[in-house]
Amino acid sequence: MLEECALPYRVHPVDIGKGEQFKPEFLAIAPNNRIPAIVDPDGPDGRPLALFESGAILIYLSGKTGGRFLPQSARGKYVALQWLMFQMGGVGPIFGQAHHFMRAKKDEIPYGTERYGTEAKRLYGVMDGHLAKHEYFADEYSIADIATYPWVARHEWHRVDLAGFPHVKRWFDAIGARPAVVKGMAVPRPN
Ligand SMILES: N[C@@H](CCC(=O)N[C@@H](CS)C(=O)NCC(=O)O)C(=O)O
Repeated sequence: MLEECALPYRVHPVDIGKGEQFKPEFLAIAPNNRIPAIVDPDGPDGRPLALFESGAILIYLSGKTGGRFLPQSARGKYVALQWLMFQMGGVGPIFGQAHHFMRAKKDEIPYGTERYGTEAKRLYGVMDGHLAKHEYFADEYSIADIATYPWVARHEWHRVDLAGFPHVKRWFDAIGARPAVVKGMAVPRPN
């Protein structure tokens, strides 16, 4: 989103594998000990604003840039927000749990991989059905696509073959070709 909006930013990697999300200086910004979080030194009232939760961050950055990547029409805006919430409540948590069980260093727990693997595939089915009829989640490229792309980019981690979801694959390839997305995805991060 920062690349799409051409906003200047500085990256502060937080290695969650090493527990850096529990450092007091990070918790002061993000008390739920999760990435991502931002600090805008130039908040709405001119004072610094710290925000966590990627959906809130995306809505904030859209507002900061005069509504970029959120459709102008009321209908388009609420459809985009609907799919953004679908990511926040479905895609993110379920794919995250799938990664936990499928990439766990400990012995694999079949119930966990089965439960979250099946649910991840169900969510791909929902996305595929929608993207069969729409180019993007809303009627134009929006923060709903921006939020969902990085999770779909980890489809191998949650053991999903995009060949089974051709409309997601078409959407994924189109978004992955956007110069801002290429730059954003190349931001250094821990493995
Ligand atoms: N709903 C949150 C989810 C963020 C999230 O799950 N972050 C994970 C990495 S993908 C994290 O920081 N986990 C560290 C932890 O739980 O300690 C958002 O969209 O910002």
